[in-house]
Amino acid sequence: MKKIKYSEITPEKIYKNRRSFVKSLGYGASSLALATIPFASQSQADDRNELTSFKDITTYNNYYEFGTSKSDPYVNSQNFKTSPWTISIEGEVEKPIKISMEEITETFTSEERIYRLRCVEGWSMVIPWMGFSLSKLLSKVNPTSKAKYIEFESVYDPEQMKGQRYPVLNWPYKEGLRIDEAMHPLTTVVTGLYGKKLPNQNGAPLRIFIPWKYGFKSAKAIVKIKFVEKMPTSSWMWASPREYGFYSNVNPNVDHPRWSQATERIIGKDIWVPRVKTLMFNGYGDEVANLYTGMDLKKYF
Ligand SMILES: Nc1nc2c(c(=O)[nH]1)N[C@H]1C(S)=C(S)[C@@H](COP(=O)(O)O)O[C@H]1N2
Ligand SMILES: [Mo]
Repeated sequence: MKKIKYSEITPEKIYKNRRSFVKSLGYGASSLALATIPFASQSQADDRNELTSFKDITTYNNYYEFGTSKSDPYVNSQNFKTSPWTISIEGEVEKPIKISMEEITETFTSEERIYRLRCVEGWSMVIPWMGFSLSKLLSKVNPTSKAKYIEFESVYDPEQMKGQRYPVLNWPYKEGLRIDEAMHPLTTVVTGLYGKKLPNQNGAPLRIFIPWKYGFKSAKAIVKIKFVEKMPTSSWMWASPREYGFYSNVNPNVDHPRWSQATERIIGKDIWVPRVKTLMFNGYGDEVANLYTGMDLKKYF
């Protein structure tokens, strides 16, 4: 078969041409049942699994460093300088390292990973990311016995990021994961999307993506990865601990204090297309539920 370039065809065509698609979304066995389930659910499942267009993925963004409205990141990040770029891996490790973006791209092969992004605001997209498991990058260091969590830090550069001139969040943007969450194969270092290098507004040169958690856990433009003993306080926990917990697993049964999390709007669909049901762990429960065995997910939201 002729190799097709992403730029030549629409996402919808890619979707129809690729049989591996549903599988890579993490629906494995359940997708086999698609053909036999009633029409209503069939169409919901189809809506939920369709790739979001390149245009929507790159013009409808949350990236407060470049402004708080959805089009701001696209408009304001085009001249952001992403090279040279170095990431420091430090904290509770035997020997901290600094690794350049060049070394990262030479050492680790990025593969296509199609995952759904569910924003805590109640919308979702399906994005063909390019990336590799964070565990591979983390294996460059040996954590000490004290290490329990990992803190991710985005770049601080108010000269280039005008959003950082205002105290919208406590800059730099920080996020955190438990080490076992960070080591999970679905936790991805993202270097691109739609087969291209990562656009600035999506977190270039490198961001993380955690498919089963709300989008805000997936910090962009990362410069520091720190192994720590205590649970880190993320920027969103700092801003509003009542609304944003450390775990922030996608959970339709735990509402945000100001709105329901039961359903989501699919970006790119016409306004009359109904919202779809939000899935526990964003649909990745088969893979990740065991990380939370015995935990009260209402308490640890
Ligand atoms: N540094 C940084 N990372 C961030 C954000 C941000 O404002 N700053 N927004 C988060 C939120 S709320 C979401 S939903 C996703 C959006 O990613 P996307 O714009 O690539 O779709 O990025 C997350 N990562
Ligand atoms: Mo978000």
